[in-house]
Amino acid sequence: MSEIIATYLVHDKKGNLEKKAEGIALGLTVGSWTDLPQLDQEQLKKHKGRVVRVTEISPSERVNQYLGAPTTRGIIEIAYPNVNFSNDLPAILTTVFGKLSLDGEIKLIDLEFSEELKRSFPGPKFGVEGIRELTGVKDRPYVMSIFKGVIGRDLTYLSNQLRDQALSGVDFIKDDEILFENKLTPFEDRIRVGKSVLENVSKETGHRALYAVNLSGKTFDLKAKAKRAVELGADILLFNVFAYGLDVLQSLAEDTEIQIPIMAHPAVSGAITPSEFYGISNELLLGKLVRYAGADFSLFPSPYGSVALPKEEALGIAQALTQKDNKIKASIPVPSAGIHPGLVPALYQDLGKESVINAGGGIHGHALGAVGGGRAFRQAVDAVIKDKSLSSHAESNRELQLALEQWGGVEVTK
Ligand code: 1AE
Repeated sequence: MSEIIATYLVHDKKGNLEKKAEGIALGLTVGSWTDLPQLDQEQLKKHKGRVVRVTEISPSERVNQYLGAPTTRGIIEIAYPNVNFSNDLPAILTTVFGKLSLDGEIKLIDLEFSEELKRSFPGPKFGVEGIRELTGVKDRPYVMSIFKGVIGRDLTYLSNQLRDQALSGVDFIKDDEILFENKLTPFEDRIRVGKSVLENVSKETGHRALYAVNLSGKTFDLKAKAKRAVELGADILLFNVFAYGLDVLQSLAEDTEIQIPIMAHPAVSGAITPSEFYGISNELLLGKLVRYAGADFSLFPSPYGSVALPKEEALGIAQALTQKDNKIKASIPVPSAGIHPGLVPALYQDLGKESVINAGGGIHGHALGAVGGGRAFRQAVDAVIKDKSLSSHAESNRELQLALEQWGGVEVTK
């Protein structure tokens, strides 16, 4: 019998983790059990949740204080029969963490899908390898720049900002996730104008950056809008997946007429992941589930910068996005938020070349503007792949030198 195994971090003031685990396994499947006649028990057996493992972990004074009582903590694993749910993420999430998520003292850490269940999740269309093919860039981390300050500005402003970013040599340029449908820079015009600007820069320099346009609007209009974007020649779709839901991402990713990569933005995920007591782990939400739902790129806060994640969580997301799977392609990790060129060695040490280094303020805030900012990032990437220190590489690279003077640099020890 095929099952999905959910791993939870639980807190129990009654100190009985086994009982708690059994209560969850029953509560989320067949309800109370032992009071039922033998015949009913036999019939319901194939639907009953199964406690796989219960592991107590050391108590924490800080946790006891927060929860206001001595609390036993543990990791519990529960298997739910596939027969209980349809093969889609809304049904799976409701089965393993539906009303249980309201408990407030339980965190869903991981989900282990059976090979059979995985077949319902085709994952990214392009994945890391497809993106490498598309761009022709194989041997270094990518650099992505974010439009900034475009709300309330017109297409001329947007074109100029796009041109500067593209001239800097960044690989991808993404809309700010807060730029929606609007009269000054409508979605379709952004695609048309963006394409023309990027192709002109490509004629001048030989470098063609790819533009991720923000796919936004009402859920039921998204598919038609995405298909129109493809017709107009859009490069990539940016998508605020957690404002809509993972299943919406999956239906876009599965649509055979939407043959361009999708970039998942983490906006709103912070309402679900940050607590150590409840919610869903970053590794599961921004890593495994975003990948299974079909994002080619997944943005997440890096361990550095303005909105930082604990390092093990950021690395855990990257691992979940990229670890080998025979059926589901890898998504490319995009560490983000408050990144400047001085952080490139640390990001490269953490994530290696299969990553996209993403910055907004760290590009536009450069003393020489976006052209200088993007160049400084590309120079920092050149330094790390040549195994040089930033400071020595900066001696012959003015944009990097200026960035290091402005924001400092974090060299890493090997
Ligand atoms: C975690 C997403 C980061 C993002 O989308 C964004 O706009 C970052 O901007 P900066 O680099 O922090 O200015």
